[in-house]
Amino acid sequence: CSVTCNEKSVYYVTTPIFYVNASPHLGHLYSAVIADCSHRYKQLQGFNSKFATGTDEHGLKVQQAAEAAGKQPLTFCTEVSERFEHLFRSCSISHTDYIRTTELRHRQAVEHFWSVLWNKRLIYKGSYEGWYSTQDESFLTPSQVGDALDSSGNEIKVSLESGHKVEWMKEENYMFRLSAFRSQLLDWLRGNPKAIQPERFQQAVLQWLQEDLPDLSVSRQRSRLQWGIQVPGDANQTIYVWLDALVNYLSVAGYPDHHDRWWSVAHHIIGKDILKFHAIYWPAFLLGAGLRLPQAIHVHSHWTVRGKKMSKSLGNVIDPLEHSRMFTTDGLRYFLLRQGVPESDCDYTEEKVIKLLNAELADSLGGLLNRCTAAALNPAQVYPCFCPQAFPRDQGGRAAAEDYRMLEAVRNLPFVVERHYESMHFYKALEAISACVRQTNGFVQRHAPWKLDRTDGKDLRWLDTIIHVSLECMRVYGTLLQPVVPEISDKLLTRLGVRPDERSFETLDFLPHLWQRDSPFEGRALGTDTGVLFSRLETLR
Ligand code: ME8
Repeated sequence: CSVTCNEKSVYYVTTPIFYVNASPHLGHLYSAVIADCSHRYKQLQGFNSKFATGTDEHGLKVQQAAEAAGKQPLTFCTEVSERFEHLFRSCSISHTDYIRTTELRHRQAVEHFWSVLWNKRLIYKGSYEGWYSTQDESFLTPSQVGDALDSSGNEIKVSLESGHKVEWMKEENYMFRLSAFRSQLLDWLRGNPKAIQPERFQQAVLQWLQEDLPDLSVSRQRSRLQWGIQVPGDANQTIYVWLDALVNYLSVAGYPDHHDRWWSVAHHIIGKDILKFHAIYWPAFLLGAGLRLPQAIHVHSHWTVRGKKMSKSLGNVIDPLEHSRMFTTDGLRYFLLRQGVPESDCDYTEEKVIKLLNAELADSLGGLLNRCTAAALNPAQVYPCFCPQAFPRDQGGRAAAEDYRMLEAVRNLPFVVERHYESMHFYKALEAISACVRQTNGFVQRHAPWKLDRTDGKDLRWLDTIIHVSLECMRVYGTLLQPVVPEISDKLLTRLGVRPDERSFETLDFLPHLWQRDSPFEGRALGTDTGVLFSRLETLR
């Protein structure tokens, strides 16, 4: 899924741009961590990767939030946008672009995009009558609306999908000929079975497309909505916030002038709540404007807290900054990617975080590093030699059948991990790494190198071989873990004496020959920082 351009393959990944009506929460960070991991992974593969995130600042919802805060909209937006940026910087999100929809470059891109659709007669002046949810900034058909009671017991209408209140709206505005794109959208999805991943979300979109696809209102009367981009040539209308927001992906790519290079390799990461906008409206707009469709839309599910949706009214919103301080940035990143399953919702509890991080990062990975770098076993603190006579069972060596199974698993690990990183199934990649770490711990445990006699030549060669094998395994784990836990991996690889230019995924190409010929690392001095890889977290009382 890449094109070669200026010798290097290029990749472009985006997160949704987040509404500034409220502070960032764990779900926002989750989308950013997924995108960050995929960006870092592509870079380690040698790609020239672009990674965009940012904030969605227009619309009624933001206008009302600014009013409630008693602030000028732009001042309000800047404050909240900076909070998102600060969160991302604090959590090692390595975006290359940060876009705000209030920027001039974005407004110009939206105006151009609108004009293209207008000139192709895909936008016409009409009138809209129907349900609208301000919270979701979404138009709904009668079948998507149900009855509910508000907090004061009044009967209200709500969106069946989000539960948010809807209101009846009747307005003159501009309409986009969405209905004209139904068969093209179906062709696109049928011809590209991996356009939307995981598969169940592609199926959901195909299902929606079986139903009626009415034209879409793409503007609001200025009297209702001032905070937005004006419709070119009509001072009484403001562009619908979703059309405005979706174009951000093009603005970052350089639209309208030089967007092809990045746009042809675009991958969107989104939550399941905004699938309709990305998988129906956005492709239809793009087809209308004569632009390519994104390479893939990767959808993830939601985090709940003790089985409940995070919401301000329940007071259970997880502040990601606070939790990254409690569990460390890498700890939180690891948890989100190890436990988060794209196909289904996952529950977040502090107990689970502590248990997982203590078991896998502190005890298993950290314990293994301590064991194989311990001064008692490796007084010279160098990568010892692998002794080909000491290992093979068939030549009188001491290896056991399980050792061969472990070597096989570690040799295959880069392929397994790359496959899962590629499909954004990070939990499967981490599960595979974690299983190998356990096997390597088992290997060390089985052969108990601390019981060997350093004064005996044969014992010493075998001891060095055990340490060599364990260090090579750790090098593999450290290299593969870099996209997920950049700081921990850096600590680990630095401790092993692996230089920054020796950390790309290419360095693992050596693996098929591992333990069959000399490793380039033999004799390499280990790093001198013997600090703890990941400190155990205290369990909650
Ligand atoms: O929808 N679990 O912005 P938004 C996991 N501005 N992820 C979650 C989540 C949860 N509980 N809650 C939210 C918007 N997210 C628009 C997007 S894009 C052109 C415009 C994540 O601030 C998830 O990625 O409501 C979801 O899609 C996004 O935050 C919604 O963020």
